[in-house]
Amino acid sequence: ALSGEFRRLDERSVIEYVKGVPALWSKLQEADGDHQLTAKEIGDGNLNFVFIVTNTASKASIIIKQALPYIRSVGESWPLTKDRVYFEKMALEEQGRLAPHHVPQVYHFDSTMSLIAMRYLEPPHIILRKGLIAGIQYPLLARHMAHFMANTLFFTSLLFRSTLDHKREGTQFINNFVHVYNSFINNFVHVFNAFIPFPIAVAKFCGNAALCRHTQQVVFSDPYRIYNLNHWTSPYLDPDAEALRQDNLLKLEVAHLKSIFSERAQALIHGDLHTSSVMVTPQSTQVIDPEFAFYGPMGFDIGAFLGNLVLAFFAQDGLVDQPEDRKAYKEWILQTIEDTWNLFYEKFIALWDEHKDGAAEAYLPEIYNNPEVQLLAQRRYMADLFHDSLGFGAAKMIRRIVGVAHVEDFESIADAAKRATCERKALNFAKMLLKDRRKFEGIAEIISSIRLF
Ligand code: ADP
Ligand code: SR1
Ligand code: MG
Ligand code: MG
Repeated sequence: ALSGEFRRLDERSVIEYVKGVPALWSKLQEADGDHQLTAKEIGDGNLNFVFIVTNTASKASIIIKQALPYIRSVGESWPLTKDRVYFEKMALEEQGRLAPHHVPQVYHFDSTMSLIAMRYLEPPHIILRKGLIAGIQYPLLARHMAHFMANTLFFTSLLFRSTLDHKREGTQFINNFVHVYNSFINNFVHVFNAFIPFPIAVAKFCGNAALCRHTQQVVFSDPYRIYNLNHWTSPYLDPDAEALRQDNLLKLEVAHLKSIFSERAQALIHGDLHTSSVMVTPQSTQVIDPEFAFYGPMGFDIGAFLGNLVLAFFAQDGLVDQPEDRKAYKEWILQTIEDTWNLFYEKFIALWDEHKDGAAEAYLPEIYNNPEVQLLAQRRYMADLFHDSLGFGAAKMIRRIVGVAHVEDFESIADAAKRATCERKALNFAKMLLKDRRKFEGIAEIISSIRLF
């Protein structure tokens, strides 16, 4: 690699960079190609710069993602540590291990340059949010996202791990590790002592504090106070934004969610699982951009994903001239919300059942020792998770309507009055959900409620 100090890459220097890193260069070479590389900056997210580097001969491409020490969409006036890319790399690797079909492979990490290289998710992969705006159905989306969330959340929680594995990092001394060697010459069993690595645990992600603090501010604080970077579809939503700042009950619920977000290390969460962090084709679902990853509440991921689907639902009427045009599509979104939660529930419980007699220390088998108590424990856990997800989902919806960062679903509605009508419905639903979430017992009730707004 080209060593030295951090420098910002552009479409020219990123090519030189790639040529200097054998692991990347080899990904792009072909045996007798002319190795002509091109690069294009394609970042359309809020935070970072993303380059696609392509060998024009072989057409092979890779992605280079670089973090600068500030927020791209705001500029240098809002600094943010570029170390975030280190946590993105670790999360991609851990989530890739737990859900390999749904996470792009990491090829290279450079801490000095604050960059990662990863698999290029080739066309027809597009950002899910853009697919939702275009009215495209993804029949496998719910199943894939349920699988991703169940695996990444369950296996990094105390429902699977011992407390020590969950909290610390390092190596663990294992004796009497049995190794079965199989060759043409001989079969034998070898017993030996070994050091094996602990899984990536809470301690390792504590360093992502600046990104957690950022979320605390933009999701749980800014929408409820006067802040110069907040904006909304004015003047239409002026009274709605003011009403948020006067709603005492809402503020109490938000404070509770902020406390769970900040204090509960339940599992390794993605931390920014909205519909622009998912790339899709009808067959493939890939989760990208986990730079906000840390050990936090599972419901924050589930809520982010479901809440952004609800935003997409409420945007549909504004995206077409005749709302009838998206009637079937809106039904598909609602079905996807319902299926995602139900399939997640099913998969999560199946993992719990399968591993209940393992190393997990949350529900010890000698205490939760009969089917009745096991069932009660699972039901309680899932009910809490459901209500957390609803609360976080609602908070994530609100911040996208009155906070600093909005969503293309609404922003692409050119007519401001029409946009405000869609946003108000989403806002009113989210406010109700945040305050009344504990009254809902199942996802079907949520779907019925969305239809009323
Ligand atoms: P940010 O952190 O700034 O939001 P993202 O990781 O979301 O950055 O990437 C920004 C954009 O770059 C994505 O919306 C997508 O269009 C593109 N992109 C990112 N990673 C990949 C990838 N592995 N393959 C193809 N495109 C990608
Ligand atoms: C200025 S806030 C930018 C937002 O974009 C990221 O995707 C996160 O959601 C962050 O809050
Ligand atoms: Mg992004
Ligand atoms: Mg990001």
